[in-house]
Amino acid sequence: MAIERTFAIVKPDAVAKNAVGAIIAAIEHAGLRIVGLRYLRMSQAQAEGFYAVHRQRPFFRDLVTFMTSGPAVVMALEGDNAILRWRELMGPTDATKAPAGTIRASFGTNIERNAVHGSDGPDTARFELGWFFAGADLGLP
Ligand code: 3AN
Repeated sequence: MAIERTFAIVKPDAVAKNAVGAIIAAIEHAGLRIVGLRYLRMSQAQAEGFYAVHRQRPFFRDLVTFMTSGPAVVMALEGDNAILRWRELMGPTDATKAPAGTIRASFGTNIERNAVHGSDGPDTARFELGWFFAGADLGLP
């Protein structure tokens, strides 16, 4: 299986719940390796650019307001099949529909306040990692 890198966010709702440690523990327990990590509060421009694909969606404004409402943790994760594995660990977008044991079931509230983000494919992962880790040495061979 291919070693991949993916992009993860612990969103402001989960940071506010003191869930950063639990989420990082779940990531490491699943065998994914954290190869980049930043604690930040997104600017309006950072959030709008990051979610540019959703610009025309009705929830875009609320999403940007939520994502800039407090600090978040952004991470680069690495491992076999990391993109899909991180999405399985997160659970579906709507936290109210997430199966028990997933991070969104444990720490999310609804479809917007869903605790975590993960890239949905290799192209998205490349864009999202670049958005927050451009120029960073992610410690890879
Ligand atoms: P995911 O993060 O599961 O890949 P996307 O990319 O479809 O989901 O949506 C990006 C973010 O936009 C979600 N994480 C969620 O916070 C928000 N979102 C998606 N759909 C809705 C919706 N119908 N109403 C409110 N917020 C939404």
